[in-house]
Amino acid sequence: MKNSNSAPRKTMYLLATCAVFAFTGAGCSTANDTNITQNSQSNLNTLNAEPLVDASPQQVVSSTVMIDRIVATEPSWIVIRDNTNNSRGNILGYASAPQGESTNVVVNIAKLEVTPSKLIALLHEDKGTVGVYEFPGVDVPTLLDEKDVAASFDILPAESITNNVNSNNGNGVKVFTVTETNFSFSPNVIRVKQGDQVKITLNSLEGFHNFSIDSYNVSSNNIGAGQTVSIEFTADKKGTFEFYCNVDSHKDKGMTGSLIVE
Ligand SMILES: [Cu+2]
Repeated sequence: MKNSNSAPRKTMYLLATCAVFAFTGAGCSTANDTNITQNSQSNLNTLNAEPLVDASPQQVVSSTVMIDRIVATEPSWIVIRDNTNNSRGNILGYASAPQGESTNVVVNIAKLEVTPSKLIALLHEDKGTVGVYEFPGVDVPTLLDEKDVAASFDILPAESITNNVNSNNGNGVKVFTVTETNFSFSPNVIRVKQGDQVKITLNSLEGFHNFSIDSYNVSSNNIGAGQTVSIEFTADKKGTFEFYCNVDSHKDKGMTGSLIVE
């Protein structure tokens, strides 16, 4: 604990230190006291969790990128920068990363003449006014063991992307398998091209679910745990369309995803 005063940006360490002091009644003299009390109510165990960012190689779709997973131990930002040749370049976009775990976070990025071959997603603290991006300024990069919490990822040329197509049945049908649990879809983003015939096989691992896309008039039968059902449709409209489970209030519980038709 001897380093706690010399590394004020080492958020995890500071949180853990303060929390331990709070429990032992020793107090903690940083300005974070109030936040720490609130944080203890979070479903994220700040004493054990470490901040992290995960991102996969991908295509830029409609000037967005998707970050697979973010764990933030305090209100944070995910900041996207050019990382061509592994050297940090312009900031291209950012999005809020609330305290806790977020998955499949879509970040709008600047429209560019030439898309960089590599980007980096960096976690930044959301200090100052929460919800206001203040960088340069107080919203500095989050550090863990004095290193950035970041993921560098390749940007794939349009032709090389296969998305999460599991197979192509030879008749030009794009086939996806989507598993359903309480209360999420995996994957929860499906990318196809306009005109594709799309076949989605749903597989419920737990609970009673279906799969609906209102804009495409698609709605599968409801299935229970261990059952599968397939739906097929032609992706004839471009855009991003929500899919969801229309059983009970599963949609409100977060059982949604995106069909992206390019
Ligand atoms: Cu459901």
